[in-house]
Amino acid sequence: MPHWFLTGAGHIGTLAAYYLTRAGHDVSVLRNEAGAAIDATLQFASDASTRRLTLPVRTPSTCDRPIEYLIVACKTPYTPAALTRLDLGPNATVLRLQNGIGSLDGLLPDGARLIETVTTNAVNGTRNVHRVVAENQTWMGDGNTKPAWFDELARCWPGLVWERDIRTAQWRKLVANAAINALTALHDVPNGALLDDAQLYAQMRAIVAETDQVLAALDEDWKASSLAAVETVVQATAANTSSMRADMQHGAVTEIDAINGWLVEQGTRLGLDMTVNRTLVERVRALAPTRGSGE
Ligand code: KPL
Repeated sequence: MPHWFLTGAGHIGTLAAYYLTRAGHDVSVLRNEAGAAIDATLQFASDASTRRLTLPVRTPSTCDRPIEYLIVACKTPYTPAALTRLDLGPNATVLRLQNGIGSLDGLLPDGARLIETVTTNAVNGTRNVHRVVAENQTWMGDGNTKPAWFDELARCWPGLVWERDIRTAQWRKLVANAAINALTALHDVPNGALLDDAQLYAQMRAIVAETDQVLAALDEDWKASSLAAVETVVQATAANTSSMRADMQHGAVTEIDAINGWLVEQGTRLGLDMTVNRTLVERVRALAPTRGSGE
């Protein structure tokens, strides 16, 4: 069974570690500084159960060398710092469980297998207490056939499916994050305000339209307007604080570069007018740090 090394034992990373251990995999947390094992508590809203999970902590000098199985679940700006000192095997399997796109560009060995994961699970809580509010759908894929360990994992991970067309799942999540996160962060409002306030709704529509244009230029199969889908996400998460709003409230680094920043980069390269997303990026960058080590 794989022994996974996890960078980023936040809510989503810890929940993934829990499902993996249930499927018989080993999971250790990777940190640059040595420390005691992490005792995590997971509280599941679905059946009001509580589970404890102990995850050993390893540093780049005390983990398996080279690493064959890596989960990247840290916030996107922390990715380069988390990976710099790692000795990744030339054919390592890397599971990316992050918002946005492109955070691992140029950081993996050529032969690595990068499996993208898109999840609609909702988890909140405090540092080591993770409240699993909703176990929805999670898609994993890399355009190839599923790995040997996948079916057993899917039995232990509710809603997990292998998705051959992972790009479309990534685009869907990216549009929602692009339209919701920065706006709710800048205006310090819960997600539902984007439907309740006419001005915010107009801004959200403009972001969705510009984002759809970029995605249609990148992917000939991306034809539809995403507005209805984004509205559904806003409705389903109306009372939620988006991850970027939470980051801004805590003065933490945001993921703006991997979400709207990535779109601006792509759109500009394609010669598109990216005024709406560019303005958002500039406003968020002016108010929140964009870099950090994460530890
Ligand atoms: O994924 C999210 C986030 O906050 O990062 C959304 C979908 C916007 C829900 O809040």
